Amino acid sequence: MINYKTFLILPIFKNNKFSQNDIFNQKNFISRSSETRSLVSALDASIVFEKIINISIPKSSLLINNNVANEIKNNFDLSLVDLIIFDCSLSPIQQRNLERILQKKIIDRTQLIIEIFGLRAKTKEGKLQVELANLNFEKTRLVRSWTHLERQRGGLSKIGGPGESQIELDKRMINSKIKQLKKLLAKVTQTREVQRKLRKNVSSLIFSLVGYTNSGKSTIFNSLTSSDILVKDMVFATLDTKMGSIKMSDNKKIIISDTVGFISALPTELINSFKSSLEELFVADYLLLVHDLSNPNIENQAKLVFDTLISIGFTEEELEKKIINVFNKCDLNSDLSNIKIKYKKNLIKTSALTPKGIKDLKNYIENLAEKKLMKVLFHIPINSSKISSWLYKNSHVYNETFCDIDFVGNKVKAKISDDKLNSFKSHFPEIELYTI
Ligand SMILES: Nc1nc2c(ncn2[C@@H]2O[C@H](COP(=O)(O)OP(=O)(O)OP(=O)(O)O)[C@@H](O)[C@H]2O)c(=O)[nH]1
Ligand SMILES: [Mg+2]
Repeated sequence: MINYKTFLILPIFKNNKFSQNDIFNQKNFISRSSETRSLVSALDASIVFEKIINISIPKSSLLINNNVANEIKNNFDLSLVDLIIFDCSLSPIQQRNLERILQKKIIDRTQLIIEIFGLRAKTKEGKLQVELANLNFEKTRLVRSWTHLERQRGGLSKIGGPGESQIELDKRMINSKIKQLKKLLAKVTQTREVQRKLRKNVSSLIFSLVGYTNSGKSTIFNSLTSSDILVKDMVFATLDTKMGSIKMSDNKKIIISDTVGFISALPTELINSFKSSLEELFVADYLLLVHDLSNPNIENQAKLVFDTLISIGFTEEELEKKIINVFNKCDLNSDLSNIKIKYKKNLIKTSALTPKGIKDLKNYIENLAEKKLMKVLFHIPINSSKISSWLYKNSHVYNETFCDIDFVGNKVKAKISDDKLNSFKSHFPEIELYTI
């Protein structure tokens, strides 16, 4: 793989009015800059130069002042780098003008993240989603981004973007490609929809791991399900949703899913394109929201995750009911007392690296599952094999006896979720049942 040499520019917006997002102001500088460095290394690129630029009023044509741009040009040997990364959003005009002055390819934070996603996507759906995000991004800019199309044409050497007629041609090409991709994606999504329905038809509860990137979701997933998906001290190690199951002490199965991590200023193009994999979260009975307790920026990260969940369609009430806060990496820091986050009362502290941490988490999950399932006694008349088989399929039957004294038929005891019980009642309204 090519190891790009980069120049990382970290703008700090002095005035909150112009700050593109809270993470770009002075207060969050330390955690934001270390996060951006890990984004660059996730692209397999090295940082040759780094510069902080304070911005009081961003210039609409260039973002930074001319003298700052000239200072960059004169004080750094730009021949040593392949590209310059601006860790903020750049408008197409700003990007083009900066490229003209500095005579280097420039990408912004959105393009950086799309590039990483492009490298990480493994499944067909993941690849289609990244491609779609990329094309949507290019379309809104009407300037070639650094990705796919341009690289096909000769890559980093080309700067400043193409001419207007080329843009028109590209626009048409992009639109037809987007249409094609959406069709393909719809097919994949349909298959996923069927699989999801099948999953909902089994008696298992579904727990979905969500959270900021690098918080430890996949480590938890692997330990709970004895899987070996990629775990790395790197942002966006996971891109594709994975499902697995945990066997509980009474042999009951629980389904668990792991998905892409969130990050500050995640481009909307990406959130929209990844909606179909994130939709997995809507079928979850619980959302295990994994936090990195050792990260000083934990409150902002948590807020970002809540906001993203709301932006993809969850309501506050749903989140309040479903979120379980998993404070991970407590081997590095175990003090929760000063941390202010939403729905903090549902919480567990853990360290996914220790067997005890995982065992405690598993017990916690088992207890939740236990609480979520009601014990119900069903009176099933003889010759009602259809009803029995429905129960075996949709609930956890733990006792069945034949009875002919007070009632002729089978007495079936089962653990069943609210949803399933309601569905049973509407399918078989004549059947007597008692919660026990
Ligand atoms: N010290 C410590 N490190 C942990 C713990 N859990 C996970 N890690 C480390 O944190 C890093 C990230 O772990 P992952 O499981 O890949 O995190 P993730 O949330 O899946 O990350 P993405 O897929 O990138 O969103 C890895 O280096 C893990 O070894 C923990 O409890 N304690
Ligand atoms: Mg992961």
